Amino acid sequence: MAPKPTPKSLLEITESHLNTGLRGVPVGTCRTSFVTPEGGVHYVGYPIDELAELDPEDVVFLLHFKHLPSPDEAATFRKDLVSRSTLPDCVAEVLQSMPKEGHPMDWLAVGIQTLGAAIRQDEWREDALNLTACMPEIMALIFRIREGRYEGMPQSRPSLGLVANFVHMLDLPGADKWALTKVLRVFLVLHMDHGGGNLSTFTGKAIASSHSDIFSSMVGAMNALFGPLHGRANQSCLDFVRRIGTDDSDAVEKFVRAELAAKRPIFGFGHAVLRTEDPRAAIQFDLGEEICPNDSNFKIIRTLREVVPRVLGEIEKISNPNANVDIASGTLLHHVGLVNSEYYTTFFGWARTTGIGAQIVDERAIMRNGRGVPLYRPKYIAENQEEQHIE
Ligand code: NMX
Ligand code: MLT
Repeated sequence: MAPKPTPKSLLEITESHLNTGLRGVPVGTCRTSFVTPEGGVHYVGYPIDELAELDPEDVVFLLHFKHLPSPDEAATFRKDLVSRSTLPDCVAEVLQSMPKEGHPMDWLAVGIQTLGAAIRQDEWREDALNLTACMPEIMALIFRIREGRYEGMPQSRPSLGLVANFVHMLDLPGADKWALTKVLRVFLVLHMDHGGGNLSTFTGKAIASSHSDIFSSMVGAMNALFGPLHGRANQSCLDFVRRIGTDDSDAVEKFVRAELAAKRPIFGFGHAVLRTEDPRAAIQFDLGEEICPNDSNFKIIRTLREVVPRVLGEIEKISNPNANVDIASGTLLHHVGLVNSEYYTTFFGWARTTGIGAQIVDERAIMRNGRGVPLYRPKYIAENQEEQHIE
């Protein structure tokens, strides 16, 4: 028998890797996307800026089936999503009993868990696609019930497409539906996936490794996304922009330095992997220049984009002083009528349900010749624990 080839060494693990949040430690492979420090995220090899204007449905297809759909595949896939989009009544009933003081991300987690309780098939791909198809209505319900506008919510029309159906059910008073749809379509595509190791995706895959199910795993993932260092940075960033209140460079710089002195993060800047400005930030800045160049929040983030990298660049420990995906998304959502920043992370969550869902399907049903990645169980080393016994 030929000797087994020696596996390629990827990283020498030293004590310096402990308690670093697994930063840079290779733990697996990812079939949906990868992130390079200089080039940002690529979905199945395509740089994100080439995908930003595509229909979200086609990008969902790409992440699941690993190629862009032909026109026939695209049409069949849209029909398939429509056939999966009937939301059981219990989701609206449970959401109606939720405390309104709770954060919309609490509601998103409960909505997804309730959907799972009602329709879970324990078939990874089926459950993932059913969740994707039901997300627009869950999102619309969260808004309308919390805002006291549940009565009169228009009937779901899934044939409109994921985003247009949400905009139709939301029926936001006074909103420019064309602009709202445009911003949300780009938002959704940009936020669908970001490699295998981002916290929410990793959390979802870890839960799924116990042979839990898509819905329960996704709820864990959404709760990971809820933190302000991860998905909730988009809410915190717009709140921060409103506190700044001026686009004057000197005043902005003073504000940023005061935040740093108070040991508060500068939201919308920095990243665990990226080492240049996030291409998703650049895409959203370009969109802002097109649709809202004179918006007061947009003028502030334009100034932040100039000032902050210089200020953070003075701090040696910061690996990346540049803008990340969360710098501009809140400003754009606000401009198109979604003025309550508390909801912004639910859009991040909506988008990520696709990437996380596709990655879970890959890990559970495709990898290791379909046997799936084993139960997650990394090693921790004892700290301050001499063996002892009860006298
Ligand atoms: N503002 C203030 N301090 C920062 C920032 C920032 N934007 N970025 C990094 N640091 C600090 C960080 O807290 C750490 O401090 P300490 O050693 O005292 O713990 C130090 O600089 C080194 O951190 P890095 O190695 O540069 O970054 P890390 O990988 O640990 O963290 C983030 C990445 C994204 C958590 C961090 O850059 C951050 O807190 N940014 C602001 C929050 C934000 O915008 N998050 C969104 C990220 C994208 N997403 O959507 O998930
Ligand atoms: C992102 O979209 O930037 C993330 O989910 C954070 C990460 O990749 O660590």
